Amino acid sequence: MKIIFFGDTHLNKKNPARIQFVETFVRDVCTDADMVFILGDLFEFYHGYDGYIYPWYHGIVDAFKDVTGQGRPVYFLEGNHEFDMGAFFQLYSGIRCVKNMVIDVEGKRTFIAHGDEFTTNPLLRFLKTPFIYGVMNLFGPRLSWRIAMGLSLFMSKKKKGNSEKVMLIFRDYAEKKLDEGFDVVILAHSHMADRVEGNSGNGTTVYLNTGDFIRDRTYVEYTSETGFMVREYAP
Ligand SMILES: [Mn+2]
Repeated sequence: MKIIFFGDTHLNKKNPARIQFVETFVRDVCTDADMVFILGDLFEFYHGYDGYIYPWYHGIVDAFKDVTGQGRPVYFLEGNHEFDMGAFFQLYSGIRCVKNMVIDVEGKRTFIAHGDEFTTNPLLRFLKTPFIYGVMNLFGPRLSWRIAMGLSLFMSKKKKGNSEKVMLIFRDYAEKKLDEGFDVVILAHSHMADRVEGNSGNGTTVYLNTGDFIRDRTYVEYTSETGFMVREYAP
């Protein structure tokens, strides 16, 4: 069994090479996976519209469509840059969009989420409401895109390098989740790959962060033989 987890690629209209890189990864690494989890912030901005996929995202969405077309489940854990992927996106791509997920991975109770729940600021919380989604629907895809790009200037200003402090905040949050009875916790959002093993009454626990796929090419892979590991994509 092979499961792939990755995220935080922040694909943007302005950077086709980046979109191409992720598309290559999907075709290269995800097409023989039993399951694929996109851990959020795949897109710099996305709000789903009926009958519409942003043209610059067609290549990457079609790559996933080929994976789901083979009967391989792909799940999308919405990040703080995704504002309701919508029914059409799911129907078109075959990807299932969820807030967070609990799955059983060969006996390991696994919690998966983007990981912004405990850090998200009040403004972002306000942006992720049905009211704002209604406004986005009213504006249509192109105007919403332009507004979002204007907003993302300050939404993403915290894109600095690695921070020990942030890494520890994520580890703390993961530990709380593990204490709730999970064996494995997988998060993203920090842009720092991480792997911490621990122990619970039931045996070994592990927390992983998929890290920054663009900067560091990191992702998480599960196989029956190796368990959960952080990998580096080397095309
Ligand atoms: Mn994020």
